[in-house]
Amino acid sequence: MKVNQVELLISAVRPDQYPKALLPEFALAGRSNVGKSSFINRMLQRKAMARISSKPGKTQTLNFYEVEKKLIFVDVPGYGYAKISKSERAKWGVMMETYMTDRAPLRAVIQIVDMRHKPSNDDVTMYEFLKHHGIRVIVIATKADKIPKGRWQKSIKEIKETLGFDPDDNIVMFSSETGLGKDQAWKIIEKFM
Ligand SMILES: Nc1nc2c(ncn2[C@@H]2O[C@H](COP(=O)(O)OP(=O)(O)O)[C@@H](O)[C@H]2O)c(=O)[nH]1
Ligand SMILES: [Mg+2]
Repeated sequence: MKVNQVELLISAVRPDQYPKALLPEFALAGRSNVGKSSFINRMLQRKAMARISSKPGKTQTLNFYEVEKKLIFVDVPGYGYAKISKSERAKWGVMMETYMTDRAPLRAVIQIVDMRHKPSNDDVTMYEFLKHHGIRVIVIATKADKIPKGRWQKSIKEIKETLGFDPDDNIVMFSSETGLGKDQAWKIIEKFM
């Protein structure tokens, strides 16, 4: 998709704040600092549309970015950030679960994992949660630029094995740094719109 127009519709925490104009939505998921906002920026070819925080755990809202008046990317706060309080973590859980399980326009969750490492327990829990709720998942294995090309296939295999990957889902090797995987990711997203 050629992207000319992007607009941050709203930063929401509750369903009554979600956008009323219904377009196909694609929500991000992944641990804090894995590269969710960078993924959005690369897909939109914008430097800083979605905020890339130097401080992990900062985005505590669901940010709805409308693209070409055709679809919406929803940037979300990441998981696995140690330095948040128990009550904040609980609030995060309710906000995410409410959105993910009860949002009709949600077409797929784009789960971002780090290609350099085996998926964490939190990554596995998130994937299983999404599958349990029958939510379509697009796995993006990002930061490919940070490991040698010779390790790419091995890394993808390890990610699939660790997640218990459903062969009906899609997985894309990606780099927000180089743009690797961008066209493939767009193709999948457009198919699900
Ligand atoms: N080399 C490289 N760095 C990345 C990539 N994606 C994200 N980063 C860096 O990882 C850090 C966290 O990225 P961010 O998008 O804010 O993560 P978020 O918390 O998941 O939204 C930033 O310093 C990014 O520049 C990538 O594909 N390659
Ligand atoms: Mg972010």
